Amino acid sequence: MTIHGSHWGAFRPRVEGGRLVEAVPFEGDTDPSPLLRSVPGAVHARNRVTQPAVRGSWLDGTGGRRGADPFVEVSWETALDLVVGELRRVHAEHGPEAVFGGSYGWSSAGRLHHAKTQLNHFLACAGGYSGQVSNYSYGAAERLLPHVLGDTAPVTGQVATWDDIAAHTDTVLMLGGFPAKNVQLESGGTGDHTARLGLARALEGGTRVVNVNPVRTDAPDHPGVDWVPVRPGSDTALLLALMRRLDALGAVYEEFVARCTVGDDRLRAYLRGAVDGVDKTPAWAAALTGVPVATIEGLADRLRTGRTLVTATWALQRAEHGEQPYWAVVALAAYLGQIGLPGGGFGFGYGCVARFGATYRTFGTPAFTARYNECPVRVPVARLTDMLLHPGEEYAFDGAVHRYPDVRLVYWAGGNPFHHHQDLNRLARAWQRPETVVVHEPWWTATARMADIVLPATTTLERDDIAAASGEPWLIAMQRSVDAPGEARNDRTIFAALAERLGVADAYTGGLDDAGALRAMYDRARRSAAEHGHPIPDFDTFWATGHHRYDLPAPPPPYAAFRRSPSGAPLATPSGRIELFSATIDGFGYDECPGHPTWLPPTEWAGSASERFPIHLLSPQPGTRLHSQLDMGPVSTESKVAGREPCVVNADDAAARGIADGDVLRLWNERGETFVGAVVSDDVLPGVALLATGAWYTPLDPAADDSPELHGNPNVLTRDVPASRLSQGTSAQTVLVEIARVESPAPYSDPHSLPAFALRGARSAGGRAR
Ligand SMILES: Nc1nc2c(c(=O)[nH]1)N[C@H]1C(S)=C(S)[C@@H](COP(=O)(O)OP(=O)(O)OC[C@H]3O[C@@H](n4cnc5c(=O)[nH]c(N)nc54)[C@H](O)[C@@H]3O)O[C@H]1N2
Ligand SMILES: Nc1nc2c(c(=O)[nH]1)N[C@H]1C(S)=C(S)[C@@H](COP(=O)(O)OP(=O)(O)OC[C@H]3O[C@@H](n4cnc5c(=O)[nH]c(N)nc54)[C@H](O)[C@@H]3O)O[C@H]1N2
Ligand SMILES: [Mo]
Repeated sequence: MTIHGSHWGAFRPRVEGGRLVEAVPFEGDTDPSPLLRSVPGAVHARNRVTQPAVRGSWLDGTGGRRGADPFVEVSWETALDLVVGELRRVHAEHGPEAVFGGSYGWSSAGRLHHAKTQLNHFLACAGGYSGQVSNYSYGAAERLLPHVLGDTAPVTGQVATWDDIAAHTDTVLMLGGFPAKNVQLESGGTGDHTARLGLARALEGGTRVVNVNPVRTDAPDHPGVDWVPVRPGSDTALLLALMRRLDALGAVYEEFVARCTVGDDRLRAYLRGAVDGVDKTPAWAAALTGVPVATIEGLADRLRTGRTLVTATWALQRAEHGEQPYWAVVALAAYLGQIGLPGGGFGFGYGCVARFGATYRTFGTPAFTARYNECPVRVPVARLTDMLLHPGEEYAFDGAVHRYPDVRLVYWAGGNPFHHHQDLNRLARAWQRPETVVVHEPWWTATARMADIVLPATTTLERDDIAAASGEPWLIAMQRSVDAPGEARNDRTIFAALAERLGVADAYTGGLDDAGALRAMYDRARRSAAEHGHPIPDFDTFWATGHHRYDLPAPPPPYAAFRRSPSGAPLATPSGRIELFSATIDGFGYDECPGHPTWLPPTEWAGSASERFPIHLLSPQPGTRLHSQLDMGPVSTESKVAGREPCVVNADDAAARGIADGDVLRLWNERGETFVGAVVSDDVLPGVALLATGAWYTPLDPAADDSPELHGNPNVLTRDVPASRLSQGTSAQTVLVEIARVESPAPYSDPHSLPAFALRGARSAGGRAR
């Protein structure tokens, strides 16, 4: 019986007549994801890319406009020659920096055919490229935490386990709650979804949860869960007031603070108002957060009683000044003094992806490693548009100054910037600047439509691979189950053909075909596993069984050794301790990220809401798909309202605007506008609306700048400014909009259609004058 893995879990492919008809949940999964129902429809979607295609006016050299011109289908020979010609030309005329191959994106769960990694490997073999650093998920935390704690472990999964929480924790203060929709997903997949049930077990055992969230429903529906509605972007004020309250009560665990942290004198002076004349009392925070004084005081009492874990979802730091709530969480946990105790302290990422709260390992994950990129340029992912608009200009990043490269050729495989980036109207303009854009895609996504050369890639069901998330206990074989449609090829096959033409075939393939490379990748993981005393079967046995689960010991509580002996097991910070004040960060002189946790009002939030733009728009992760992936599957399409992405609007806000369930709404601000379907609800705070990410960017007029978007993509509204210069992280959650009902018929266009073609099915195209 064949088996397959995916970001949304393991399954048994049921194939009839050469078609995948069902993705049957893997029998080892105790809580399989409903998203599996969308897999057959995606694999056999009518918008698969089936033949190489080139934008007509790029091919004939007349210019035209990306996203607006018809495509010409060409043969593989022609397409590969065109890509090689452009790579050679740009390298020769402008050097490796001019080739942008960052290619951020989740790609597939398969660790060998991971498109982004294979592209990075190919471009490194072919002479280098401008790459990317950091991520959209927890970019602010990734830069902040090493200064405060010495590394990123608490945001990458080395957090208290559900078992320890169930056994020890009285209260989990969850900033951002626990959205069960999110833990369906894991980058690299899983064999068993344990997070939702892990929290459910803790609740049954008496652990209590406080869901601090603008949204009620992103936490289990259980009597042990209290909802504390909070204005988006205001958590730092709440956390500072909780610390100030502990301070006023004499309830700060001073022994831990003195022994394990540095800089509290600076923080304490700020809390007490000695720095800015503002005492950070509960009354001060109540005015900012909307949380009543009595609730804040009650919370402080609750947190200091019994064992407390403070958590925050990644969404909180995907915001302007997103570093601050995370730093404040660490500081609050230090004041409570339970860092290093089982089920106490803090942890980030619960309710974000599947693996957090499970046991973890730091070895033995099959993964393909790209060759080192000799070109030193690495641009923070969220600065994509700035890079395209400002070649050669300087920008600050984590204490250093860098320069944007002058990009002439953009190469993307395994990511969807017209899904993931902020202020898409701005990106769409910047995207016209490079000379050439090459994209590999299985589907005609918004990004594929915005390319010059589109190469058809297989989906995972059409090739052999292995799914494995770093740290997570499962390895799952991904066994080829159906034929590729049309002329689609594996990304690795495409790059091998390009490498051959460029004379770097051996460097790229290592002399291995796909089957050999898969075996080599597995064998490396097997050696690592054996070295760590966790032997895994040989490749053939693994492939025949189809899965392997590491039997992992329970990890010690995070920071346990450090707590016992801060000098014996110091952190990798300059002081070796938790830095409540960081002289390093302070020394960077960024006013938007000072030396200790600080309340800094965001540019767009409830506190700056105007009559023009009164609603704070959050764009959470979609429960019905993974980002833009699976949007054409039934789970997502059945969730659409009036054919568009549903937007949750508070009942009072809806009443004030005459909005009813099922209405078509227009959402807009000075950056863009989009059309959505209304869902009226009491489960979100007044003044807040929710529009999940991932609806396919569908401009009404692709030939025009700032065209209205028809399918409900929130990124035409989001701001493309960094969280701070420290992290250069995205600030996608810091957005104000206005909402209105639209009289029908509202404009509509199918987001999952094929692009316009000037020529289909051609085996070769004519000459190219350019
Ligand atoms: N407003 C707003 N924006 C956000 C966020 C938010 O919260 N709010 N979240 C951000 C976050 S955290 C993230 S991680 C990003 C996610 O952004 P992305 O990771 O870019 O989103 P995906 O839709 O997963 O894009 C993956 C693409 O890879 C393609 N693909 C899959 N398998 C293969 C393959 O084998 N070969 C090739 N060539 N292609 C393949 C898919 O078809 C898809 O187009 O979005 C970010 N954007
Ligand atoms: N089904 C599904 N799951 C996914 C993904 C997907 O596309 N689909 N994407 C995956 C990826 S790439 C990532 S990075 C993770 C992201 O995980 P997150 O970024 O944590 O996910 P979100 O759903 O954006 O938000 C989590 C919660 O934070 C709350 N929140 C937002 N802003 C604030 C705030 O200012 N204050 C407070 N207190 N709460 C706030 C939201 O209401 C929500 O309940 O999700 C992963 N899981
Ligand atoms: Mo993410």
